[in-house]
Amino acid sequence: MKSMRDFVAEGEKLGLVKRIKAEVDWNLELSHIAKLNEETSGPALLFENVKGYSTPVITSVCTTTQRLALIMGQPAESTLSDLYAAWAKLGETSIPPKWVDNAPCKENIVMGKDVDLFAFPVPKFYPLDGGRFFGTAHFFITKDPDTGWVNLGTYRAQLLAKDKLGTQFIKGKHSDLMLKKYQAMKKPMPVACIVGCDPLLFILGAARVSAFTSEYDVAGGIRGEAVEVVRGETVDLPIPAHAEIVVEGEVDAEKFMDEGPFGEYTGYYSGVGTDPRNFVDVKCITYRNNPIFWGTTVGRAVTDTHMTMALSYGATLWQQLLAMKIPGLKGVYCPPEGSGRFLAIISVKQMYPGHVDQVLTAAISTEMGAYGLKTVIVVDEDINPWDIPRVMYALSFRFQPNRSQVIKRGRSTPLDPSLPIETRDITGRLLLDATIPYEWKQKPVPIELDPEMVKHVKSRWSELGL
Ligand SMILES: Cc1cc2nc3c(=O)[nH]c(=O)nc-3n(C[C@H](O)[C@H](O)[C@H](O)COP(=O)(O)O)c2cc1C
Ligand SMILES: [Mn+2]
Repeated sequence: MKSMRDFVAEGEKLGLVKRIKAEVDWNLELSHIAKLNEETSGPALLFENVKGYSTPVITSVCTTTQRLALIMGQPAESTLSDLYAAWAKLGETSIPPKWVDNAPCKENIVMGKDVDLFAFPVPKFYPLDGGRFFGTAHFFITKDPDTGWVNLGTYRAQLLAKDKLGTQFIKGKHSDLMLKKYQAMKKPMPVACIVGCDPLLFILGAARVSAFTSEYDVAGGIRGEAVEVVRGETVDLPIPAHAEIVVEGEVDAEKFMDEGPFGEYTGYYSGVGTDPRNFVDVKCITYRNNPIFWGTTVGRAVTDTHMTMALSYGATLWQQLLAMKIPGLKGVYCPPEGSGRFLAIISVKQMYPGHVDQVLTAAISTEMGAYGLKTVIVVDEDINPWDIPRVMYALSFRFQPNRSQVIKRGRSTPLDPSLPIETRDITGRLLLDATIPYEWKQKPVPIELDPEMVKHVKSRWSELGL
């Protein structure tokens, strides 16, 4: 799979993508159809007839585990945890992108005064949103001016004018770190914003891959082949050759426009009104013939964004925990209901006293966990972390508050609605040990059925009328 077109073709064959031929308005109607469809785990939707536009819009690409498996090239029946394991294994092989000559993303090139972002069917998602959002299922490409490290990061992009895109690079995100370096050099930061591509690249744009690692290299590893790239027209950045729409421009750290608010994946608005934020001054747009515009819904869980993050955050947490080479790790689950980022459940085969404490603190020290992970639950190896009724059992009968900890300080996301809007930099964390302590000499004696009696009773099952 190299492009969004490949996803549509393969998804259609499997009945995972549906075309909507009726006319649909970009203004709220399209997003509402997508959101309601996602609440019943419906198919990905390709809106072919968006009012006033000839360009189609695709939504709900990542909403189900089956479609995530298709994107990752994994078996259809994979669970999220299977996908984490596949990601952790394949993502360890780093395959850098490959420069190519044949780049469909250059079929149309628009420069300077001719640039018009309104030429695309950009949706407005919710009534209180500050406007239309060009970038939701997309990513920004930027380059570290010191090391040449190329980053892919998904940060929303509001349509502010025909050649202006709003940005929201939250403090400490990789593009924010890079922007500060360009600012010190008194230069604007060149960026490319990609809408419509191999869906794996978007998922990686939203993944918490460690600093100095290019998401391109991880994508290559997971795919088993290098991502094909081509140089930008006006920016010296590697662009996915098969991208549908590429917006090139620059961000000046000292210039601001009003941006937001936006209804977020937390189910709440990110702020109360607009905020001054940096923006992209767009210099050039390139796109394929008959491009496909891609958007993702946000709002209350569980929808497209939540599944995307449950995969990308959960998989990177698992990969980063494994990289710490802690023995006994069995599995992890980051529930989509928590958008894959606020709550993590980890199962471990305990091998020494203090093992569980090590896993609990390790989780919040990974790149993924250090940012906003609020609750970590560790369970014993006999409990699958995705088996929520069994996790509830462990929380009821093995969890002991005296063996758990509250950590008062850690990096928060400014989107966490459990904190007051004006003080969202720092969060507390809760580390819950829901295991039977390794060092106990006398462990609780589990109740087992008598195997002989089970056999006997089963042989009488129909006689008993059961
Ligand atoms: C749909 C969607 C929208 C997102 N919007 C933003 C955003 O506006 N700002 C932001 O900092 N992170 C946003 N994120 C989260 C980042 O993509 C995520 O933290 C990622 O790790 C950033 O890449 P980086 O680690 O290379 O900085 C969004 C994620 C998704 C799935
Ligand atoms: Mn990154």
